[in-house]
Amino acid sequence: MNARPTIAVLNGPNLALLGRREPHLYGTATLADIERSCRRTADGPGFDIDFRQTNHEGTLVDQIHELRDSAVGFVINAAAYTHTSVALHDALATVTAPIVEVHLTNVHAREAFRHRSFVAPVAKAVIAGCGPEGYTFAVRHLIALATDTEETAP
Ligand code: CA2
Repeated sequence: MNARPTIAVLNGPNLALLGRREPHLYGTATLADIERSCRRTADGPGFDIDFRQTNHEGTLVDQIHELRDSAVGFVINAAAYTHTSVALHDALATVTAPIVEVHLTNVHAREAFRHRSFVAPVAKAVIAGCGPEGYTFAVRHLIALATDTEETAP
């Protein structure tokens, strides 16, 4: 039996604290809740989710290398590394599958240092400010791109 196509969902530093700290900013859903929603969204259409979180920049780069030839799409919330990491940008630039950058909060309405993204120039789409739903929007979009069943052109 063929393996189901996989969408990688990568999460950067401190996102493991979701739902446990700063709920006024990041809400009450935990990262495990978000993982479950992504799996629920992907399961019906026949996709697998490879869901990961790391606090380490090099590990994030390693995960991209590991998944770049197998994943049919990437959802990435690189958290603070979004705004700082040339290494992350360079790793994502080697990926041919579509990438959707996700942020729980509207980074453009926050501090100026959050307005710059090293991910956005290599992303197909950017979703910010939709909370946890942003992840499921991203998964849905990647499934649409992979199955070509919807009008996905910008
Ligand atoms: O809005 C987002 O999703 C961010 O990627 C979250 C990052 C922040 O650095 C980005 O500018 C925007 C921070 C993630 C930290 O997550 C926490 C969750 C709960 C409590 C404390 C931190």
